[in-house]
Amino acid sequence: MIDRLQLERLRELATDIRRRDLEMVHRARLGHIGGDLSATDILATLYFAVLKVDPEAPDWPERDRFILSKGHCAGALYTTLAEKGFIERDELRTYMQPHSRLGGHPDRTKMPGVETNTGPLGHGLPVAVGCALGAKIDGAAWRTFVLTGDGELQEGSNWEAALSAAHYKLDNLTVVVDRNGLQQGDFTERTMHLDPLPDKWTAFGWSVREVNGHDHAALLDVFDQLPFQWGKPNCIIAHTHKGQGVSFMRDRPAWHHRVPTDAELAHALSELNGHRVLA
Ligand SMILES: Cc1ncc(C[n+]2csc(CCOP(=O)(O)OP(=O)(O)O)c2C)c(N)n1
Ligand SMILES: [Mg+2]
Repeated sequence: MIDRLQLERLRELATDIRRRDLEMVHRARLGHIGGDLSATDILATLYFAVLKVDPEAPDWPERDRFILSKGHCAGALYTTLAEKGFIERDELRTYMQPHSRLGGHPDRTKMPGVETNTGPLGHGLPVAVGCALGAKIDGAAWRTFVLTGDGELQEGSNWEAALSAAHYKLDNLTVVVDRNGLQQGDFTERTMHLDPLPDKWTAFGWSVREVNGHDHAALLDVFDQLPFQWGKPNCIIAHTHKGQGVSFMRDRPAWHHRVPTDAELAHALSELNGHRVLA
């Protein structure tokens, strides 16, 4: 049964993450806010209800591994990791500054909690397959999760990795596809057809579920069902909206990497949260 208090907490966390991310991107004058906002509810649910990770011991060997394959959305990951306690919230102010640990893409050599460097699309899933296979060989209980973009699936490396995950029966591996229907400059279906996307993953030997990627209860429920089928890797197609939470950013291609003006930031923050002051 889903706990109402947990759901309320997730909603508050996701709102806080969105607000801090918007402020961070506005301050730096750089970032990918549209894709950050589509991934926020997935990240909040993973980090606060699913992943076994310990901010006090980021290298704990038994931790679950999470890889943000859509590395351009580092802003959403940094704000989530800060909320979780991997870094001080104040450090978010250094995003994109010279010598900051918080660069445009996640760097595992700098940032605690980052498992692998990403940014060039199409590499997170291949690395995740290696992690999951390693855990199987070791007989370890930890799981591997990877979040990909949908436009990112145009990279052929994903499909090679998908083949091998099924071949090695990696039921300890879960890919979440952030299915927001948009890529850098246009809609995915106008650029390169992905649909029927669930059928493609199924044909590659994966067990597939679809979910509303902004519904925390639905996300909790689907993560709770893992593994979906013994001996098969798991694919969750999360239907999302780029720019979710801010009306004038939602589903608009321009907000892939536009930066809000002062007035737009104020508007966005007021929309996101009338009821709560950040700590
Ligand atoms: C190999 C590679 N090609 C191009 C880019 C530039 N790029 C950054 S984000 C992006 C679009 C990604 O779209 P999608 O995967 O759907 O991400 P989201 O919509 O979640 O932002 C592109 C083409 C890149 N980072 N890597
Ligand atoms: Mg997309």
